[in-house]
Amino acid sequence: MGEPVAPAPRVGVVMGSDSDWPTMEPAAQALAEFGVPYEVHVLSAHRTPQRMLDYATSAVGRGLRVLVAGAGGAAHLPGMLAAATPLPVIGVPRPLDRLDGLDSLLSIVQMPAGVPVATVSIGGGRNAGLLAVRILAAADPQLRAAVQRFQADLAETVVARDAALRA
Ligand code: RP5
Repeated sequence: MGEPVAPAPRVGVVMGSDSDWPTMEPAAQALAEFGVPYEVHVLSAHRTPQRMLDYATSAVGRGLRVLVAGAGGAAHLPGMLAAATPLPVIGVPRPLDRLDGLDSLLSIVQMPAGVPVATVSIGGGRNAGLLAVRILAAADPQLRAAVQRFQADLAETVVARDAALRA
């Protein structure tokens, strides 16, 4: 018997620098929680532009269905990926020291008409991962059921905390 074959990644979690990983790791964790195969890469729109374009243009052919892209400062990675691939791109603004991520947020969210990026909150890596799961779940009843279970658990947690306040 050979080695088990790993499922092909369906989500690409990418970031402009390895220093973005603490912001992006929660996205990867969310995908792992739902059993969604993903890959992680560092691609810089400014420092490795050709590599970034090669990644974007080959993504569909490699089986990817959603890209989650994080960057900070002049955060052009999500937008440039969205320009070069037909896949949905979710942008994650990373907070840097100087402007607390407002620069990253505005760089990612202010896309020109015709080139959409679904932007989550500053540091919103987990929601980006969860949104990628929902996008895949739209055409996957099993995954959609898992999202519904997740939502029910979330509601239960809130109700339990509410009750604990008065216990
Ligand atoms: C951006 O510059 C990266 O996405 C990162 O958020 C920021 C700083 O990168 P490093 O100087 O830490 O590599 O392109």
